[in-house]
Amino acid sequence: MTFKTTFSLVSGFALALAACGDSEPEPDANSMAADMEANQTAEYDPMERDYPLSEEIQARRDAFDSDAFQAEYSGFRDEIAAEQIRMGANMDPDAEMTEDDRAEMEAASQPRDASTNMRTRSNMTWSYLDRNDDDQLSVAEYAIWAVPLDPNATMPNDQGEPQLSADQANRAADSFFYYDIDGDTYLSRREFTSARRGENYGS
Ligand SMILES: [Ca+2]
Ligand SMILES: [Ca+2]
Repeated sequence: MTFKTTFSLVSGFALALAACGDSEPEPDANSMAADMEANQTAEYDPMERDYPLSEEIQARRDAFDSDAFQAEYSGFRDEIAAEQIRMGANMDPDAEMTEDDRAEMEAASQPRDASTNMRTRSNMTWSYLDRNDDDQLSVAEYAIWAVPLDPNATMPNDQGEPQLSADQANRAADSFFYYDIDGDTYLSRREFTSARRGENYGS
């Protein structure tokens, strides 16, 4: 905010100077800066591309239990809707804060998405997503990040509970297995970092 305001002032001053002289018009530095800022804050959206899966990965993908995934996911959504700050479940109150705890405190204090009241993707920390604290992400844990969804929105199902659409569930699973490089059906921190960056392994 401060940077942007300062930049606009400086840039406006430069443009005013340029208008007084004979120099050529400068490129629109303001919009370039805005683009750069947007690129730094916007997090990759895993739902916006297709994931080519090798035969081996596709086999793991096909073996995965989609119903169990959806049930687990719904449970996590309920938890998230009910809590504000997520701390390590095994955290000793007298213990030093870990890096993860600090990152989580910081992320929890950030503004939420205005339309869904969910955390924005970039504020979903590892400890926030790793619901069972086993230091790896299941498909359902990963889907919390992959599929932003308003926990209060009611979709037309029997319980009136929020539910993934078939397309959301499929795409979340495709991308999960795409980034599960070692094939253990969990995402490690390293694998999730690749997902988060939207790394492309080619087709
Ligand atoms: Ca986990
Ligand atoms: Ca893995």
